[in-house]
Amino acid sequence: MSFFDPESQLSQDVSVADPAIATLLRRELERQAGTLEMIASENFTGIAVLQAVGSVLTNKYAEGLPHKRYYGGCEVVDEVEDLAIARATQVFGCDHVNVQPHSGSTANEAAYSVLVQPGDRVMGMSLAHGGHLTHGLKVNFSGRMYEFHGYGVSPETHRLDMDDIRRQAHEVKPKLIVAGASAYPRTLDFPAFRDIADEVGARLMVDMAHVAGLVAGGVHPSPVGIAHVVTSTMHKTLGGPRSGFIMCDEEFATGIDRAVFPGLQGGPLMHVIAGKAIAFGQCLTPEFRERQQRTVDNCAALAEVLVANGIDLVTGGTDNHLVLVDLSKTPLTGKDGEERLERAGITVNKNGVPFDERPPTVTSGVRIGTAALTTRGMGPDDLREVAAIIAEALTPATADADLDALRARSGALGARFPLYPQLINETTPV
Ligand code: DSN
Repeated sequence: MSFFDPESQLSQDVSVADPAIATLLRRELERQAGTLEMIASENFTGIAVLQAVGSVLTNKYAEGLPHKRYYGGCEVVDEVEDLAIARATQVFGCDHVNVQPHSGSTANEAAYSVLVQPGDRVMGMSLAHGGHLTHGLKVNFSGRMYEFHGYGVSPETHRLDMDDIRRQAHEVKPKLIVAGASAYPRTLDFPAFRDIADEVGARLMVDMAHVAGLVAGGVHPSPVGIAHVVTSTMHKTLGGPRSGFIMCDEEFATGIDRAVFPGLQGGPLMHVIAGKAIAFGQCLTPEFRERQQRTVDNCAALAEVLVANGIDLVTGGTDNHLVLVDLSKTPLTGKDGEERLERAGITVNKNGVPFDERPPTVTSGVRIGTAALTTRGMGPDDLREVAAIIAEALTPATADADLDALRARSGALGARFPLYPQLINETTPV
């Protein structure tokens, strides 16, 4: 018998083959559709990307680069990767792109291995001030392998002060400066970072993961052509499948390709690369650009109403897709804020604020982003309503029963913007 006979387990729908997982898939779909997703690093990818990521390309080994593989049968996936490369090059105008990194962390690891040697000095934004764990956190591979010196925001403005960073760079004399952030609500000045790098003889790497969609949509300045190497994830504002990619000047192209494979990874995830090709293709449309502009407009509307309701924001507002709420002058912690908002039907993450005195498991802040709700179709008026709900939820006097009422309000708003209706209405869960 063939193991693909209709009755065999390999032919069964997931609801029959594995009801436990099927139920969890369905529950997660309903959770995403039934709450307001505002984690600043999350988004909803399109149906076509979901289909690619769930496709037969998952079966294929393709170690190597297109047309130079270590396996046979790669003629189809070669075309898939060629399309991903061509479209990424068109979107960002880069010299060279490697679309194989499984994640943003792997992309950063590969980039460091080309730009610096173990033990070299590197400057990166400290996690406590809005950076990322792969930008030198002591317990991360980056902090263990390289001598990272963290730069932070000004104690007065909570913004990056390029003069301070310049002074620190002259003192530290790093081989590499890393620009990029996970919880910084303001525009990053890439040309100023490059000037500083040039002054001290360092290279510049930009990790643009958070703002990649804004860059592709023309609503945040691009680091491409300014930084020597640019790394990114696909799945934040860019809205593609969970994964990473690296762009670089021609001089680093071979080094980056070799660092990814065989340096760090074996076989690329060709199903995910197909998803990347689709997502890059979608970046080229007017619809995508409009969505990125609206993500930023929505965040400005959110910030305005939060501030008007007495909520403190780090730097007082935002230029991009996220705000960082500072609860340190209230009796609430970041953890309280995350829990209250969850009860009100809004998913966010607790996040340290600059100079936070609380540990990372508690924090004094909440990071809130607008990319996912924008993808659902919301506009500035909807985000004003969301901001009013958030402000009430983060008012210490608001009681649990009031949070339940807020959940009904956020649920009613979400119901006007159905998420994946074609999946919700199917009996199969994904
Ligand atoms: N963990 C991601 C974020 O939430 O920003 C960054 O990789």
